Amino acid sequence: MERTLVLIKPDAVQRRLVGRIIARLEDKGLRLAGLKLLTICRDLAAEHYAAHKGKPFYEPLLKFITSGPLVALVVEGPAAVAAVRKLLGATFGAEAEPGTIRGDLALSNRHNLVHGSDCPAAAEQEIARFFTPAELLDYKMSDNRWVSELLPE
Ligand code: 3AN
Repeated sequence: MERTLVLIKPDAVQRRLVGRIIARLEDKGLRLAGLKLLTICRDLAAEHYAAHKGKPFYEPLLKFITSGPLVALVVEGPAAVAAVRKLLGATFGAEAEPGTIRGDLALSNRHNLVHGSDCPAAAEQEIARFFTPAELLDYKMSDNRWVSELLPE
């Protein structure tokens, strides 16, 4: 089963949107495998956003993402990486489709509430960056048969 990393960023924590965002992930049928509230340090942020180093928004992005607590979670399900990216919506809040988390709750480019891994290989790396194996729990959901034919009954 596929896992992906979701970050509920400091803007979402400040706006008290954490519960609503987690509810959207649960509503979709994804299983929570790991969950923590933490303030990340600059080194971790720089590693996470290494692809954007040198871009004009890089420094403000690091400042924002380290500015206060965020919620890191690992969710699991069939094709979880793509399913989560669709749920989050386009990167910039004003461009994201209504019905998506960003489309419904964000207008900003930088303060776009959530992060989701963009491919399975990135998901694996990002999960290892935020969670130890012992922090990821394996357990069965009782509604598997109704959520997806790909899940064990
Ligand atoms: P996504 O989070 O949808 O994968 P990326 O990887 O292109 O998008 O961007 C990472 C983060 O960098 C975004 N979530 C956003 O917070 C910030 N960001 C990207 N582009 C801009 C921009 N032009 N101005 C400000 N912040 C940006």
